Amino acid sequence: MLYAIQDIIQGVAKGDFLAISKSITHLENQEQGSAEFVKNITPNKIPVAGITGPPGAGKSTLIAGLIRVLVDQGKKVAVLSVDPSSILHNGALLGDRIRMRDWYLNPSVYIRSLASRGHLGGLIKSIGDIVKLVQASGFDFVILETVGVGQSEVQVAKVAFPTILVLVPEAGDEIQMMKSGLFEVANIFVVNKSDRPEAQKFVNHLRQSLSERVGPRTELVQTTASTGDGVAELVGVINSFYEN
Ligand SMILES: Nc1nc2c(ncn2[C@@H]2O[C@H](COP(=O)(O)OP(=O)(O)OP(=O)(O)O)[C@@H](O)[C@H]2O)c(=O)[nH]1
Ligand SMILES: [Mg+2]
Repeated sequence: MLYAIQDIIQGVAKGDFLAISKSITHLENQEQGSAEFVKNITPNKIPVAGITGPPGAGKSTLIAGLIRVLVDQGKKVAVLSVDPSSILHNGALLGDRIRMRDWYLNPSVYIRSLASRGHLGGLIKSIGDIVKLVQASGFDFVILETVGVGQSEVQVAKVAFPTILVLVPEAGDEIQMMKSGLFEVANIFVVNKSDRPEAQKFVNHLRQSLSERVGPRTELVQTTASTGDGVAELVGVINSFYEN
């Protein structure tokens, strides 16, 4: 058993996707020896961008766009998707699979879904360790996606930096966000679907709310994920959180 773990650690360090998958499963299941396993990991200081937001905001489209920009820059990217429903074959995820299809066989892109299995806090417990492992696996950039808006998203946000809240210009949405804990912890506010006519009004309103927010630095970026507009700018803003 120990020998196998040693093998896996070596594979992980070399960026071997199979070894990475095996070790993530090990951590996800909180198997015996997990704690010891994590101790041997030295994470690299790379961006771990958390992406969250309401259903249909365009998170998956945006992530596909981010992957495109990063791969074009020669970066190796890991995408971890936290699915609170734990139903891995539902329509939404299948849709994501199709959207992400271009990237599944790309050697620069590693994509992994993590189901929460309905154990309250079960996944959340190991997500920090899983991210730490991925940070040590030869990637340049990690994207951590959570589906929906709720308490688990706020907890996942603590593992990621910067945390990106994807919003759409729809009446009422912003007020809803302000009530959620995410509004307080997000670092980057993305207004996606900026091709919509009501986008500018929404942006102005959000900018006003952010100027009144007390707390750490926030940025606002407008995107149209479906065309790729603003996505390269978003990468730049994410990276800027790691410059100093
Ligand atoms: N007009 C417009 N449509 C967009 C834009 N970005 C995404 N969409 C569309 O919005 C819909 C939802 O996009 P997804 O990327 O699946 O959104 P999501 O946030 O991943 O949704 P869930 O996974 O269900 O939470 C799709 O039909 C997209 O094509 C955009 O910038 N403008
Ligand atoms: Mg999605």
